Amino acid sequence: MLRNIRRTKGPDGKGLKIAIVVSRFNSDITFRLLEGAKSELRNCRTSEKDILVLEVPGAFELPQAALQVANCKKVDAIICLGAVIRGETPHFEYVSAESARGIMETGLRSGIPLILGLLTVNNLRQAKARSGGKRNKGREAALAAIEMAILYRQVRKR
Ligand code: INI
Repeated sequence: MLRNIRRTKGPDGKGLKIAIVVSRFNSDITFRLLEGAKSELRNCRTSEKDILVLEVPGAFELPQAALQVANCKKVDAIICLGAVIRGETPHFEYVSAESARGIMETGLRSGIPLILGLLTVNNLRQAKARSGGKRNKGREAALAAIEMAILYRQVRKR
């Protein structure tokens, strides 16, 4: 039986290999998420050389690129960063729903934790609020990636 595994202090990302797939669509926002994620990974002692950053055109392509990375089995977690801002068209619903669905599916199928760092917001003001300072969702995504990578390693060791 698995022992109860509890995290008692901040996650230690030393030695973990983390991929970040980031969308260029709404890049003013997504590159802020990227900076937040990289900064948090560094705070958690993940080495710069162990962080792989890949750009894709839009949120729709995030799970597709993430699947390619996952298939290589060389990283401990994959962070997907994007921003879908509601417009006049139903495109918002398709892009955000399919992107999120694809990210979850890739995570479940690949056995590698995939982290959803996808902003789905009504306007630019909300997007800015979630991509700056302490509320930067890229930071949250980085913490989730480290926590899940450690959890997977612990489970596999048993
Ligand atoms: N991609 C985004 O990342 N955010 C959006 O808000 C968005 N909107 O609104 O259309 C968007 N569309 C592009 C899409 O992700 C694909 O790149 C494109 O459809 C090509 O497959």
